Amino acid sequence: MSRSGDQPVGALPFDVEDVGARALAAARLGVRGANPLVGAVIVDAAGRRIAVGHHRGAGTPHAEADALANLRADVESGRLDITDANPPGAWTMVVTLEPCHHTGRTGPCSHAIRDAGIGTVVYAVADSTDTASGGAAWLAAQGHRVIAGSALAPEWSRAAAQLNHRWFSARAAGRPFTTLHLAQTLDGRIAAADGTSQWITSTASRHHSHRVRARAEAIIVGSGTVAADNPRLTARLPDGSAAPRTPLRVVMGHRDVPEGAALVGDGHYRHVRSRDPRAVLAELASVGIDHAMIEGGASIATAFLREDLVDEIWLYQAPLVLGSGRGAVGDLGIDTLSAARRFEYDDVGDGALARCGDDVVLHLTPRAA
Ligand code: AOF
Ligand code: ZN
Repeated sequence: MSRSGDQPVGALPFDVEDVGARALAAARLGVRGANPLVGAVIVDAAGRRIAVGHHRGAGTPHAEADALANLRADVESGRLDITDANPPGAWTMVVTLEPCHHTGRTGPCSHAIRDAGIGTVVYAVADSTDTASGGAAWLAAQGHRVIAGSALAPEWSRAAAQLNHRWFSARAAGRPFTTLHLAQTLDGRIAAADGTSQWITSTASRHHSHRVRARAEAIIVGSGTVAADNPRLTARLPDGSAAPRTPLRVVMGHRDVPEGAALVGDGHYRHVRSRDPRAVLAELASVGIDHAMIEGGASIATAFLREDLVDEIWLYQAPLVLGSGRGAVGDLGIDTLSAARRFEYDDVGDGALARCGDDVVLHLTPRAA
């Protein structure tokens, strides 16, 4: 049985909103994708913050493990002096998500906390996934003091839920997290009237988008775009070499993929003969994909936006005007301003707004309802 949330909290030697805010700031250093953004702070018996950690994305250590590794490194190097009067049992880990209790790409944080002997855990929001949840109850059963942040520090808890709100809803729906890539002119065009589009954005923007692409497990592109542009859809590094991992290339739509199309090359592609974005995401989830990037063209971007299936946007805005040509996004069935789909600037990881060569790059997430 979980004893979380109903424990005496008077003895905590620090302000939870304050330390919680530090953990959230650490979480924002991560990158969005298959995993949530998570940050952790370890506080000692005197209320001193002795370690901070964050999660850098799927496949890398979780925030709790990162904080523990940073703590160990500081103790070993002599940067941090831990006396016998300051035992781990008197420490608290403040973490923005309930510690996981599963072995996924990494080991269970619940065990890491138990092994480190940290007495108290305060977490902002529960992990709602079937696979990873249960860390709070398990740690409480092991004799740790476990406190849910919702009662103790409601603002912190709400902010932590908000930070990952689209990740939570994607997980609840059983679909991959999605990233929409848009590269457009000032007037929102992705190709001129004659179809030419290479290149609207700068080399620097294209390098940036390759980095974003390399984080995804799949890249979705329309069958019309494959026929028109013959994209490779590999993730390349600035020197032109291939990134360590190339995402699965997914062609969506009814048109056949031409023989000899560039993305067919290494066989690491899949053709989903559907124009329904939910069906495409369901198929990707069924083969274990947790993070998909939506690359284009306009009809694909439109289909995902219309169904509210875009969890973040990377938008590359180049300083040129076409006045005609193909628009980045088509009709979403919105006919009045109050019905607009609204986004907000997302300051995690690479930041919300930056110059990239001659372009600006914006990072956005849907505004929570
Ligand atoms: C935590 N701390 O920092 C994160 C958690 O495949 P894995 O091993 O990366 O596990 C991914 C799942 O773990 C993810 O779906 C979510 O439920 C949880 N994420 N949990 O304790 C973290 N990122
Ligand atoms: Zn974990």
